[in-house]
Amino acid sequence: SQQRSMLLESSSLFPPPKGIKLSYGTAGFRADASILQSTVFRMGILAALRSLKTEGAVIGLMITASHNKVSDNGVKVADPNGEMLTQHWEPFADSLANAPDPHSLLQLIADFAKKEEIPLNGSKAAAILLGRDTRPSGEFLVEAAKQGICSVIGAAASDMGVVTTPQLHWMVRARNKDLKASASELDYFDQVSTSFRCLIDLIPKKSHHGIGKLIVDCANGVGGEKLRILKEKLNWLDAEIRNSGEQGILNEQVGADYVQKDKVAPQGFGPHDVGTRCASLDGDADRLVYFTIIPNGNNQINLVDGDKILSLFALFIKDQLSILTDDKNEYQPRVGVVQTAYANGASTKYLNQLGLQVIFTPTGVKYLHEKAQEFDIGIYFEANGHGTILFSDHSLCWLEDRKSTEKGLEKQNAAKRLWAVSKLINQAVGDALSGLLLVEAILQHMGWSVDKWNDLYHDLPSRQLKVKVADRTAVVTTNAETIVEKPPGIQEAITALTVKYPQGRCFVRPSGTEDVVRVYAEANIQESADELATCVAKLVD
Ligand code: NG1
Ligand code: ZN
Repeated sequence: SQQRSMLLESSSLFPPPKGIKLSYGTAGFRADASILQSTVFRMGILAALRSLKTEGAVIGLMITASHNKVSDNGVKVADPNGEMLTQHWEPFADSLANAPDPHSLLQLIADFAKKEEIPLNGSKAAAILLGRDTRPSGEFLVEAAKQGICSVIGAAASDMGVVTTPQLHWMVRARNKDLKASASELDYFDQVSTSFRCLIDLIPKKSHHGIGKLIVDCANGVGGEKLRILKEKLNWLDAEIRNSGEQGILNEQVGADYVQKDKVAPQGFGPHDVGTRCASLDGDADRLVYFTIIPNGNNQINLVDGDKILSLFALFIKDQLSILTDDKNEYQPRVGVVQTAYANGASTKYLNQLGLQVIFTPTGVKYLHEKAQEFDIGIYFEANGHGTILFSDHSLCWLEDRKSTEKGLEKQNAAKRLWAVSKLINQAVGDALSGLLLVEAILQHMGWSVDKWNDLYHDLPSRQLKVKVADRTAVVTTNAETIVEKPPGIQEAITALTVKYPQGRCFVRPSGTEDVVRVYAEANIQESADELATCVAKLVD
């Protein structure tokens, strides 16, 4: 058939790299950009099939390697609601990427299309939105994706150019869920800036005093140029943009991953910034952390991580809800908080004290996102700064109703604030830019300095190590990765070491993105956390 010959012909132009096994992993495919052309081409095909399978819904294809080095790249797929590709298709993504030749590729596609009942006769249309970060390799990889998409009859690609990962997910969601067929980056900027201004306008007069300027490290990535656009739309935002990529190298000693893992100030920051509120985005602007520089501290910082952003959001939402629902007989939205084992123990304790339900999932946003969807308002964050707030359709209807019918001004404003939060925060995926604006709005609302925020609770000292092992899959965990099941004996040894330290907690897990086993330990003092991590690292080595 025509479809067959098109696929055979185009895939012969994109031979896969020899001797390399690729895996979809926690965040799509990632590798050195030079070997990714065939993978991206094939993910173009997969995205087209996914659109056909979902009745022609718009599917996203993002080309990025996030916080990894500039010579790497990667590709991931966004489903109709803007969230990560359904896990149920990941094995197909793996086999597509690893098919050795055009004929086996074609066979895989034919078998899968049959099993999933995907019409491959050109009778249906498919639509894919493409985006890429600022990596130079993104240009030729986008071309490969287009060729993949175009080799499926009926499929069409729209190239959104250089965008942040969350912007692409947002546009996909807006086009499908909000039925804005032409949703673009401009709509994103409009919605985000309008809802931010709404939150600022709703600040009670008495707490209206300045909280000083913010400096943002943009990881030399795409976030810089986008934040500049937002800043122009928001004359209220007193932000200085640094590391926006004109000079430095993407993610090199800059960005949220570097700042959070190494707990040091990024390049371009120094003693002159002591006393100023600072934030860091990662290379594709889906992670956000804050920090301040310690005086005479050799570039050391006070880190305000994802757990603390989560705590600030949870506190604000809880406050607004308690204004709105003082009558206990009324409907009360169920609020839930989702963390991973990497969340600092002090944050979990704080959230519990707020009376919130805290749930743990394995590492990887797809797991947290899925869990958060079970609540009326679900808030999730990884310690590294990736997270968001999800509002159920039901809670949105309720808010919409309350903000227009509520008689009391206080309650009406609380409903309006929560409504604005739902519009500002990216419902598809963690978003550093919209997250940053929400943090800024809340700090302003509370009249809080970054230090006041950081004092919500004090992090327990912790240490993260990675151990290179021959086979990381030998380590099998359970219970949201907190318990080792295999190899036998390891968990008993970890427990025996951990109980020696006051407030000790420790776990190991195989990384989903690197060929290592990660060790995490925390305790009441830094020396103990370090010692515990080191001892446990020896156990898995
Ligand atoms: P792995 O390599 O599986 O630990 C890392 C991060 C995750 C997540 C993914 C995807 C840590 C400890 N792990 O996963 O939280 O962000 O990358 O980028 O930060
Ligand atoms: Zn990222």
